[in-house]
Amino acid sequence: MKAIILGVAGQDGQYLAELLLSKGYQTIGVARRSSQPRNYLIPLLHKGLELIEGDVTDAHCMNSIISKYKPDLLFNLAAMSHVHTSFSSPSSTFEINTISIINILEAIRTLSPTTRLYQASTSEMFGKNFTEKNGEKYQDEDTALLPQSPYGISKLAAHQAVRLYRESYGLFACAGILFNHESERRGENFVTRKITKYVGQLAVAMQKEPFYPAVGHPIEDFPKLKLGNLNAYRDWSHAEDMVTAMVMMLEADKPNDYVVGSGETYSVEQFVDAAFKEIGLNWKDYVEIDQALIRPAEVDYLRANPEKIKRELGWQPKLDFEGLVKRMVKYDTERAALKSSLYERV
Ligand code: GDR
Repeated sequence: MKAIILGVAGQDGQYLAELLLSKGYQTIGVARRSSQPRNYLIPLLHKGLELIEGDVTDAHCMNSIISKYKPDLLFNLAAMSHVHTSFSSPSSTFEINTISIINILEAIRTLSPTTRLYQASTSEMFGKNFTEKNGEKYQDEDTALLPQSPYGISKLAAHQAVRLYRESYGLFACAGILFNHESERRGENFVTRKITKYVGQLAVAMQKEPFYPAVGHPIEDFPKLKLGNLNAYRDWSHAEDMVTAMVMMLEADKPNDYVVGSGETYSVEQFVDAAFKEIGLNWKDYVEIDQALIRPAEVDYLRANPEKIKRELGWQPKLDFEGLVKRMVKYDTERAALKSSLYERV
């Protein structure tokens, strides 16, 4: 069985490639050309990943990849995924997130109609909406979609295209409405990783008083962590749990859309607090609010109701919020320590 991952170089692409290879799939990863070497993909190449260059915004490129491989499974994880950036780059966000899925759907429809497609949809499509029932607030597959950013709108258009092609042409096309998912491989400009990277550096800096060379600041003058809105609530999971859900969707008997998340919600402030507590410090002594990081519009409350995927596909997450924070802080502390010792050796 053959699987293609569009956007293999991202956090989810890497975990998904590991999972597919461990399940015995011939796995082809597609990434955009980059002038920087992607050394972090080397372990995946050793495990058997075939890496090729490709761009989802180019219809010719999608046609030639899909007609050449005719994959059993195709995962579209390629995206402009930073919500705040989408406010300053709305047009390119649409090109990357929306035009791309039309290219992919058309290529499958005309060249490889038995290919099963996974589309990375998002809880950002809910925007400010939630369902309120029996005293609980959550989002599920029936909650109305009202996005609050160019990113959310671009993903909603893509989500609707997947539904339309499934219903009109009978394609096996699924969308996973994934809530926030984080990990040690999360990009450093997303809030969780930004926090745990800072906390890791701070932990090492404290052990190396009075000067921490890898950051270049004395501990008493350690720069503050600048954050935006701390009052937003998010449903945070580990990315490994999420890629398991993606594969379950494409290995199912019939195509469907599913909400995927932990079912719990914590504010950004609670994440900051939990991360600083891991190293025994009070976040209030280190965090500063930067107005430039506040978004023109915000999504205030996200909490998944993942009952449908649990019931129909048997999905269960393995790591909870506390475990996620611990794992990320531990990783970033070890990374900062390693960086610091390398620096001291030269
Ligand atoms: P989000 O993730 O927008 O939920 O989208 P992000 O980590 O960027 O923001 C989460 C919340 O934290 C607030 N925030 C900050 N965010 C960032 N990035 N940087 C900061 O300094 C900061 N300070 C506070 C934000 O305002 C927001 O409320 C993620 C992405 O992975 C999407 O691609 C994905 O679709 C959704 O999750 C599900």
